[in-house]
Amino acid sequence: MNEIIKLSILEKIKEHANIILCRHIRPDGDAVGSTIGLKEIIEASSPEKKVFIERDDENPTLSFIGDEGPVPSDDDFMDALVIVLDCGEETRVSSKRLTLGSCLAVIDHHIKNGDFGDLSWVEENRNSVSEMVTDFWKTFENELVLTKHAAACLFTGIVTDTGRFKFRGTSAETLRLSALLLEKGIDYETIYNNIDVKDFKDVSDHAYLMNNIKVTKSGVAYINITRKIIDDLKLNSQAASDSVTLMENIKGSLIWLVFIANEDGSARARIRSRFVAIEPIARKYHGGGHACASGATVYSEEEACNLLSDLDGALSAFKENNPDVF
Ligand SMILES: [Mn+2]
Repeated sequence: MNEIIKLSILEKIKEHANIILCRHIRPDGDAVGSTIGLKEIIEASSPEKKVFIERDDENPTLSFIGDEGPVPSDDDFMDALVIVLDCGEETRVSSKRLTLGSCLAVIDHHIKNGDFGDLSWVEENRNSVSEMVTDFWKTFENELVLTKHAAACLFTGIVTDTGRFKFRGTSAETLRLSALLLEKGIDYETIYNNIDVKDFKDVSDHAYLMNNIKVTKSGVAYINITRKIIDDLKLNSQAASDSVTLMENIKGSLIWLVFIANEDGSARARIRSRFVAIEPIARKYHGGGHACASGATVYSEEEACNLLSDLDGALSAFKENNPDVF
């Protein structure tokens, strides 16, 4: 089935002179790596085509990956193939102009949350869309050209979405495809240096946030980043988002999350877990994502408490049924 969809996507790429790639808002390494990677693959394979990356926002910490090129004009959308990568929800796509194109394809690995697109290649068990794009190139390697820089972009997407080959979804196939990327001669030490190094201010902000970790009765660890904390620390949104990783190694805390207050009184929750599936709970709170990594939004303090209590219940049940995990 996936082979047929991949072939259809290749056919659509061949049919269109203009191709516009989109991703999710607040892009991460996979969103940026997969879009730039696919852009370069198409450009290297068919230099006559025009390929754009459509975006409302950028991620400055990923600027080392390289230039994303000009944003397409409305005219560029005329008769264009639009491909959405790494985004399973139409409302989270980095474009309000999706309907301007002539055909919409989706390449994604999030748990399905509503259908959109004329053509959709979704594999929920894939660790990253960058891996899927690597697989796409490998499948059609007689027709598609993978440049060294495209390989570096895709490698960045894979290592960021897998937590350096650590998270669920990292498979033998992931390592085989990553090996093909390494064979292009990419400099992974520089990539790791770029994605792991933080500004001193971010480190010091994280030290403050670590001192504010709370733990629920069953062990759910969380940080509540209020508007006051954001203002006092002048906390940037990337450092706020990244703070969820501060709790990933606490013994017994198999679920952890950060609340990041929005200006309108709501709060974004970034939820992570080990072993325990939290996606259904995230979905209950206006979110979703992956089994062990999801986002949600709470619109009141009461809803935040309910989310915490649901996660606490899930962790408590998991611990009861799996006493040997610790
Ligand atoms: Mn992804």
